[in-house]
Amino acid sequence: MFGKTFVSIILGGSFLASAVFAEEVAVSQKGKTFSEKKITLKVGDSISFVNDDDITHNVYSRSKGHKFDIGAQRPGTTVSHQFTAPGRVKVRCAIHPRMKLTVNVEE
Ligand SMILES: [Cu+2]
Repeated sequence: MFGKTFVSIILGGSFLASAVFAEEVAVSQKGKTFSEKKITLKVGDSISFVNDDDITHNVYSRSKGHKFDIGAQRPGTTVSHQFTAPGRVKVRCAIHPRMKLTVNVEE
């Protein structure tokens, strides 16, 4: 009984959040690859980078106007990054150069 009530509160809450706030898209890192190669977002949207590997990753971008570095990300953790300006963002992993994700941020 308690379990069902708890789940419905969570579902109701996330529905409300998605109607009010920008979107948050989950991207998994597994087998030293991103679960997506290309993603299109709107300004203000976020990606939550999930480390589904048993090794450390380090997501970053050096694209002009979009530089960020989430630092060493341990296995099983999730780190969110918001995209606040339009443009094309090349996302990489500092530890595994073959990991590539392109984010197109639209206005
Ligand atoms: Cu990596």
